[in-house]
Amino acid sequence: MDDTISTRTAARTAPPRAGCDPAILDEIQRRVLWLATRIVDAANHDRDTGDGVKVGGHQASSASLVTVMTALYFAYLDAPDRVSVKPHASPVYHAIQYLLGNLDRSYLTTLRAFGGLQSYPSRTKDPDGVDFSTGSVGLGAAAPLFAAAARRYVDAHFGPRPRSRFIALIGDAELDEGNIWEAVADPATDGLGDVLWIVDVNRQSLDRVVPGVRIAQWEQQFSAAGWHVVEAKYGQALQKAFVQPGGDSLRAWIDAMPNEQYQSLFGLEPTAVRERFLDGAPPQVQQLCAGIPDHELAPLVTDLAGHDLGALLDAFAECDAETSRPSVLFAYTIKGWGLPIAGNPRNHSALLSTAQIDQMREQLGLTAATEWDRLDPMTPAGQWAAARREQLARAPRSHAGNGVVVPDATGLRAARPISTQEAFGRILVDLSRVDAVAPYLVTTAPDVATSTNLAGFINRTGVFSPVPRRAWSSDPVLKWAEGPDGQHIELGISEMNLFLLLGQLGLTWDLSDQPLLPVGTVYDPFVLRGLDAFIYSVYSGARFVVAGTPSGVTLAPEGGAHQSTITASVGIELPNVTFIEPAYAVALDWLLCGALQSVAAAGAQVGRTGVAGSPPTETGSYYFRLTTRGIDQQPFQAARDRLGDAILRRQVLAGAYRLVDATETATDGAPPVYLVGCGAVLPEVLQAAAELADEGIAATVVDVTSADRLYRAWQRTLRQGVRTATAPSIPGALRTAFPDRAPVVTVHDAASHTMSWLGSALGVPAVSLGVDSFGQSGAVADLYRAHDLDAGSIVNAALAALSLR
Ligand SMILES: Cc1ncc(C[n+]2csc(CCOP(=O)(O)OP(=O)(O)O)c2C)c(N)n1
Ligand SMILES: [Mg+2]
Repeated sequence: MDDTISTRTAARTAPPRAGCDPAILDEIQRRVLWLATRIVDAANHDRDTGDGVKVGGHQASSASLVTVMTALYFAYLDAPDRVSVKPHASPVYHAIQYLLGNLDRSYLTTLRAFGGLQSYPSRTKDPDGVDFSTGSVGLGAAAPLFAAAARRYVDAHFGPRPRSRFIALIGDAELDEGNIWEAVADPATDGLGDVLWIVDVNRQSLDRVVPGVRIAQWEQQFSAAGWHVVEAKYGQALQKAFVQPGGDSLRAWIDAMPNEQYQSLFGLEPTAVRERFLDGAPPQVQQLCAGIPDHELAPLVTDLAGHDLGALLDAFAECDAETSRPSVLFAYTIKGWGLPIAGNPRNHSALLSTAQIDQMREQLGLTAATEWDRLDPMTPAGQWAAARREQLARAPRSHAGNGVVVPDATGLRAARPISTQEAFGRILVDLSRVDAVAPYLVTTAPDVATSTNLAGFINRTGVFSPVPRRAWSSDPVLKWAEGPDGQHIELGISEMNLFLLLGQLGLTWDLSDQPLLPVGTVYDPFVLRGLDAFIYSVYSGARFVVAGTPSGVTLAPEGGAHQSTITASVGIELPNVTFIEPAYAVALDWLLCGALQSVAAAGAQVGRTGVAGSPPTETGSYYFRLTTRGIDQQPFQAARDRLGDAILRRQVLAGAYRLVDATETATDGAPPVYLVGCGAVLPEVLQAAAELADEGIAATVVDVTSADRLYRAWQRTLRQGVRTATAPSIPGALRTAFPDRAPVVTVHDAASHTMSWLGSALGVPAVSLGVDSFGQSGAVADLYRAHDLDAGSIVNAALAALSLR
């Protein structure tokens, strides 16, 4: 086993939890291993799915963490602690929750079944209190680190919560994921002493035995980032052998053994183990081993601390004693521990045969009638499990969020041309003056706070730092004051970290009993850089607002890869996210306040936001796509004058309104057409409408504020029709914006397909203009011309749409 710098095995610093007998823990872990293995077995062998598709599950990967998780749940954790379990150990988690009495027995045969236990731990779908979803390796590992950062923020602003330890159980190959190192390296995660990462060092990934000298390098990387590094490498039997004469050589021999050779010991007959283990060994090792019989040698040389409950508890205690920086514990384990597939390099997806399961059941003294039983409550193990259930029971949430009251609008005035990005910054500043909102606002950005217009907010609220820092700059424009009161969390340039932090700030109502109003900003093209973390966070049920700005080819001089095109599609298509792209400042004011009202509802129970009007029904996050192009606000003011604020606001929130209603001015018989714009292109759309009016065409301009809400409304009625086998109706929001049957032209500084479905929804010809190739540097007019977003192209598109009638 190579991969070691110092083999500092944790010193015994504290006894296991009082009253906890190692023999009881061992009995419990045997039952956990059985249940986890059988849960996967039942999913594959007891259930007829009828589709011929392999069910799957991970018995070996689960077995690898059985001892670690038994030690955690039955001897270490306290009720407020939060744990992220590596995806493939979900059966172990459920087995433990079952033994603790937190999961109904009926679930044990439902792994990977519809409505049953999810393949990987899911906060939103599993029934037994999962703290962190996992599945996309690396993200679930980093989540508790950001949850701890969010807790530090909450404690600093709202008073300390009962201490939680934030623990991640991580596969060793997960450390290959770059997001792990982005998270570790960011100063925003410095000094989080309540964090413990436990790396399940089984030296195997999915395909293979992990090659090369990795752990030494990883340990150095953690150390360099200021982490406390601990190893739980060798079990007590090997440690005893190391102090025998020749023991040093034995240790050096195992330390230096390549992973491939070490892994090949598993599954061999005892005599073959000796041969393989001693292949090339120095005389001292040969000598020491000569005195050990075959049947003792194999278990001895594979005695790893990750399966030694005492060694693990010692290591946990050592990590616990370190409160000023995060700890990482490298726990050496065996993939498939205790199973016939132990250590087999191809065991990642391997399943035990029915005969092997039968044998395992029998060895544990179980029968077909008793195999799913909990620990007998009359036995010490059963009593210990019941006691642990009490110890781990969580206090109910206090509903600390009931005081968050977001107004319907800040009353932003925009007389001159203004961009949505600038309006966004001003709205946040205005909200920071509202007492029932200000304390809960927290912003974050990956080194783009000032260039996304957060400077005004930062000037008022300061930058968060757990300890006050002296400000050296006396910049008159930006006051970068850092301290525990600050409400902006600045990150290094990592969009992954942005979305992971936003995700955890957006879950503080659950994980830290304190709702927040998290607002992140990011350059829109780089939303895609953090996309997997974005998906992870919203899948986990987080509630936040993110602004992608600037966006599109409207960011003209920046060119090429800085010009986002497919982000609008991402926003529309991502579940649990509402995508919003307004053109005008007052519309943004209404939409942003509405979004924050919905986010606030997470903490105060859905619907109880304390605002007048209908309670928000959306339960996810909000993605605003904004630009730096200042546009004339007069057309919006004209729509306000025409419709009145109450009606216009309702339409803006629903997703679309008529900015210019040609039916009011056009001459009788003028052919009607809808010009549908979204975002920064509205001036060109308005100009095209005016040119068409001159040609005798009645061009009504519809400003789409949320293509997402429109699309969802359409899909809702369609699906309703499909499910009830009735003719679907056109949803209200579409009917209001498009009262007549007329061809449409859609115009968006984004991929043309974002609104191309409108023709189908309305049953009319549609021509969609958008950006379907990479951009380049230029002026806005150049770029709009290059992508057919200029007024002339829109006029031509309208004529084309009319010809298709
Ligand atoms: C982002 C991502 N890429 C790939 C996978 C597929 N995958 C699942 S497990 C795995 C190997 C994991 O190895 P390790 O983390 O060492 O876990 P263990 O050995 O404990 O099973 C891979 C590649 C995934 N789940 N997520
Ligand atoms: Mg592994």
